[in-house]
Amino acid sequence: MADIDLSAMDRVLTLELVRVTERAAVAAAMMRGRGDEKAADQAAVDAMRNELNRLSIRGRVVIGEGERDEAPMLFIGEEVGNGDGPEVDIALDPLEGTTICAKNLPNSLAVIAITHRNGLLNAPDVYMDKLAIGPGFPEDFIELDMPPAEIVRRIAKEKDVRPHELTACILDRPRHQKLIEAVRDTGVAIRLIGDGDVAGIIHTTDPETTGIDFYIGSGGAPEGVLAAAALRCMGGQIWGRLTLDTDEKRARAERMGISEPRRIYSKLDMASGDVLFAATGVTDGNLLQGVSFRRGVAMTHTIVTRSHTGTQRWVRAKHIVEDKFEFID
Ligand code: VTB
Ligand code: MG
Ligand code: MG
Repeated sequence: MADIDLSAMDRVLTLELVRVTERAAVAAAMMRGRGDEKAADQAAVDAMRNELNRLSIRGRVVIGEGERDEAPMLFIGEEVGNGDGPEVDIALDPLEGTTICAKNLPNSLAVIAITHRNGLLNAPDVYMDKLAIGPGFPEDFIELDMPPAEIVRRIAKEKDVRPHELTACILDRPRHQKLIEAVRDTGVAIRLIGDGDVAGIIHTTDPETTGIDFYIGSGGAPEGVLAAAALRCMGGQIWGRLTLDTDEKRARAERMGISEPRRIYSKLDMASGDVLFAATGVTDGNLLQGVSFRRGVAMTHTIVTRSHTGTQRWVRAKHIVEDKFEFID
């Protein structure tokens, strides 16, 4: 009986999450292309927090906007929800890709993931080496520490394609220079992205649509946990290792409960339990369209999904702006 109640509650919560990312996305989209990352981020944070506090949960932010002293809202450890409902842990990024949004470039998202208490890796805000691929491959057939040429060889073999028919997504950063050269040497095409590796990793779940076969390189660890939560629901594999290259970072990680600094985390290590995940497009993207505004109406495009069933719902919503977004001119 308890089981039935629990799953029913989760199902309702899944759809409730859509409102949370929709609100954040609309708020951020109003600041799209204005060159002001901070204002876009702040608008998304405020909107997400407001909506989150209306959910019937006793939520705790595990992956959030930062430590309490640097992030007054949605800080790590903040309690959210209306205090009436299941105890859940939350990973969120109200605006993943603030620079993308400020420049109005593709693939900025409002994202959230929810699972049971202690179901998320308490990742410090450091870099994480990541390797990710979508569904349909044998478990652990590639490894984080394999040379890129070997990773490519195995993916090409499994897909029965030649390397030049594959595309890797990599963050465009000087720290990736060697990695980029090594991947290019295999013949694989690289899609270099300016920001937004949560989207980059989600894109591996549907290479036919996005053109991305795998993701490799180092990005934010909090984004790694969000991406792992997404792949729990959408299928695929991700491996991540925190970059704890100074005593200060190792001490910080230890305070957050991380005792093995060089551990490679799988997606289950990063996000366990019945994970609920939602993402709304802010700017237009490869899988999700961005918010569009016209004549008092805001259109949003959201994916909401749940690991227990793997159901993906693509929700296109037409918001009658005057009624709901009273802060819009
Ligand atoms: C990535 C990306 C983010 O940070 O995690 C990246 O997903 C890593 O940090 O959108 P650097 O910018 O220092 O490389 C973002 O680009 C910004 O949070
Ligand atoms: Mg953020
Ligand atoms: Mg981010």
